[in-house]
Amino acid sequence: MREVLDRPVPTAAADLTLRRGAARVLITNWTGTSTVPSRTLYPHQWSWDSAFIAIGLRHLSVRRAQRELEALLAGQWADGRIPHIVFNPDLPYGAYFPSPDFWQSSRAGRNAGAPEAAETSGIVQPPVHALAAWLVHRADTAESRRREFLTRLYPQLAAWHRYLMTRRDLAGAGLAAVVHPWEPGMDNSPCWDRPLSRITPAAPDTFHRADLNHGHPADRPTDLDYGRYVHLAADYRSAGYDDAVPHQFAVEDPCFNALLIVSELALARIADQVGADPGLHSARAADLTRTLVARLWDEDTGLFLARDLVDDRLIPELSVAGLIPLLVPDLPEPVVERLIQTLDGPHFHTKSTALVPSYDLDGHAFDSTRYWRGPAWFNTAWLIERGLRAHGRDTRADRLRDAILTTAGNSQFAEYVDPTTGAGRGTRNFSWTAALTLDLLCADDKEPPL
Ligand code: 9WN
Repeated sequence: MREVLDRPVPTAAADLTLRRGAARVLITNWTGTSTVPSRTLYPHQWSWDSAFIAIGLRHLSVRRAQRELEALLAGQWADGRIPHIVFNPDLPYGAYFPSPDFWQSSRAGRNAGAPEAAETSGIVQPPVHALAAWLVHRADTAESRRREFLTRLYPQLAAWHRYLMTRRDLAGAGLAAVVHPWEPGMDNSPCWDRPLSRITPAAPDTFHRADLNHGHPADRPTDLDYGRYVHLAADYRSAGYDDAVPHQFAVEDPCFNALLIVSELALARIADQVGADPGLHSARAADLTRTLVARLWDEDTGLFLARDLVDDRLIPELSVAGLIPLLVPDLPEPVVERLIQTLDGPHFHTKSTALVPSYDLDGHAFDSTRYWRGPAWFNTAWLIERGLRAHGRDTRADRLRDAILTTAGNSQFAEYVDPTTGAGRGTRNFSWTAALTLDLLCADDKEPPL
């Protein structure tokens, strides 16, 4: 415990209470090797959760933040993919669905290079890891060098990005594609309704949802959505998790690719530290930025949209994912300006909470409580806050920061909240909510985002 408490603390009393609450969540959710997103609903290690968690943990214990990322990377496949879940072998299969016996990674994923020693899922999540590794390094560069943290992680992170830029460039156009709605991390976003409508759902009696043991059905995806998730994952498994086979669901997502750009820039910084070539990564970030704007920017709506690769059309649904490219430092200024107008316009502006809904407040599918169909999430708010600062909009960023901190504290670090009332939804004591709260409390606002 001592390592957790030996970092400096901010002084204001309210901040101190919030910081203590957030630290308590992260300490409780630490398993000894990594952090679970939630002790009840998500009892294993998740990929992008661990990256966000490491960003917060670095303010409590740099060593623990390093171990968080190292534990995740122990589940990396030889083809470079970082799986979206690394399973805890000590838990029974019933603790979460889909469990290791569904994914069968060490057997079905053998040809794709799944590890023998760990059971994992076979799909991925957004690439926040290089950004997290860089921020963890920067929190204590001496400790990082002593443990050769970046030297050990660089080849793994480079292989991860290579996987996304080659095997996942399904359109051959220079962006990474996702092949399952769990991959962009926003599982039941209305953006996926059209691509998912082509998928025949698995029969309800062929699987058992564990999430409803802990989550309220009104907060979670429907059974119909789950049936489709199961069908798609089972097909991918049957193909040996081979990306070269045709995919029924294939989408280029703006949040996923924006995070890849920022992580490429972080990887350039990391390469520079370990004596590798930073130019490769900065050139890739520049190419990705141009391609992101060319393929996913929609001038009419003032937002980035997802592209459905099955019919090669943009999906006309307004999601918070389309605001996340604000993080990209070299985004053309007119695009930045337009994105901020959209953020503050009728589709995303909530007077009551100042948080950012996951989906268009005026959209036909808006639902203020159901998961990614309206609720405001803390990771997306943190990313937008960082993006506003990256483009010098500090006053606007301060407003969002205050809203995040107030709501995180009032909601017991909820997984997500109703964006119109701020009422907590989903599970509580959720790790990334606590971690990103800590980051906002402890990181220097003036520190460059990268
Ligand atoms: C499926 C763990 C994960 C997050 C995702 C969030 C949710 C899982 C689920 O929980 O997804 O991966 O069972 O619903 O959508 O973003 O990483 O917190």
